[in-house]
Amino acid sequence: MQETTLSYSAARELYAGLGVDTEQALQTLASIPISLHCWQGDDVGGFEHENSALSGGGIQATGNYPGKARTIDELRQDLQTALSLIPGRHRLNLHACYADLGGKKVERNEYTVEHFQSWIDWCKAHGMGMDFNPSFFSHPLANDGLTLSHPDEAIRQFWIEHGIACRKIGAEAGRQLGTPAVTNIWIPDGSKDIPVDRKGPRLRLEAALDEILKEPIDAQYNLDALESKLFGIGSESYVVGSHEFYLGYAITRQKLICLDAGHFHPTENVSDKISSVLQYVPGILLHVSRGVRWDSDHVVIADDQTRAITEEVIRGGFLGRTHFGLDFFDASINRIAAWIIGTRSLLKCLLASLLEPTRKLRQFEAEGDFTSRLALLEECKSMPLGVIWNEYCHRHDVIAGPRWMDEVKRYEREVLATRT
Ligand code: RNT
Ligand code: ZN
Repeated sequence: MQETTLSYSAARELYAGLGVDTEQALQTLASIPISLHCWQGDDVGGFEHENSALSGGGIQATGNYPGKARTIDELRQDLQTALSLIPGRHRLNLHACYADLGGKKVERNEYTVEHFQSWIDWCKAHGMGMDFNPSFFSHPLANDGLTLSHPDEAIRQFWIEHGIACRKIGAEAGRQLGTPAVTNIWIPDGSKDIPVDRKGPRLRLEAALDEILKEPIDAQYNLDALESKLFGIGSESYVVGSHEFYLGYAITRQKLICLDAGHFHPTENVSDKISSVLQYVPGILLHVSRGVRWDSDHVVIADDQTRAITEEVIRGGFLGRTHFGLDFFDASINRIAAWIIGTRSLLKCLLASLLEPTRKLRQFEAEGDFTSRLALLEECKSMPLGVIWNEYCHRHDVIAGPRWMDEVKRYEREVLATRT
């Protein structure tokens, strides 16, 4: 402990030399919640009925690492374990297919807050806010690969009702927890092969969204977000809710746009979109993810792309309008470790961005001194970020270095191994 304190003060001096206040950075970092997605814990299965599993929707969890959560209680226990190894106060991002139905059969268009009250209570007990998502997949009425844009009016209506129900649930969670829920709409709608009618489904989607979002809800309870996508498995040729579609929709309706890091062409970066879309929409939801060659939803790591995203948010002063959520699902490694790795990596990127000598860099830029700008940007990469990170973990009573993995291994032996 003594040693850490000493090296922290030395590192603090180094940063101060660049005009960076590490105390300020640590304080700001503590104010940024990350929304942990429930679906990493059970491979996007949910608990609506026995043997719920991800089906359709064009997304895919691969791997069969033992110990996946089979019940709501197990998922909560896993989440709690993950949270105990992540510094700071965070949020829960829940999908509607994780409803607590108590063994009853309830249609998704009939979901009410009662089916999520135990989750809200759980969040409250853990001092967490909650975010929410209607589930437009893993359901017989989504088997055509179409939901809100389905040509069949009855099917469309079912999904519209689900969307309406979910906004109400989000708002009630937001009211009870004293922090607005971001309720994010993502639909898988699209087609495998080249469609002839690209217009019809988009017109239907627009009308359906207008129906879902018709009732105004106080922004202190619920914020609506819309998530676009480029392609999915089985929707390679056409996705109804494309980026252009939702960007136009979000701007004209003043809704949040959700930018998922895996939902663009591989050489396109979400980071560059942030300052553009925030000129026109009230806020953004980030689905921080890692696509490897495609929208593969690998566990987030502290890579250049993630770092570029956090830099843009910090540099632009966009923290107040940005909601950080994670979106990955890897079933090939310990699922609890996956949550921890992804969240800690995102937090490290945020910390690195908060420790950037932005004022100095901006000054170089304004003076046209691009040589000094590049030189300093590169020097920043060998600043003692790890020391500041360790200090942050200590202050939040969380294991700092790689030893957190010992705890996960212990949990794996004592708890996960019994799930056969
Ligand atoms: C799918 C979207 C969406 C889902 C979750 C489960 O491509 O990224 O956000 O991953 O809603
Ligand atoms: Zn996503």
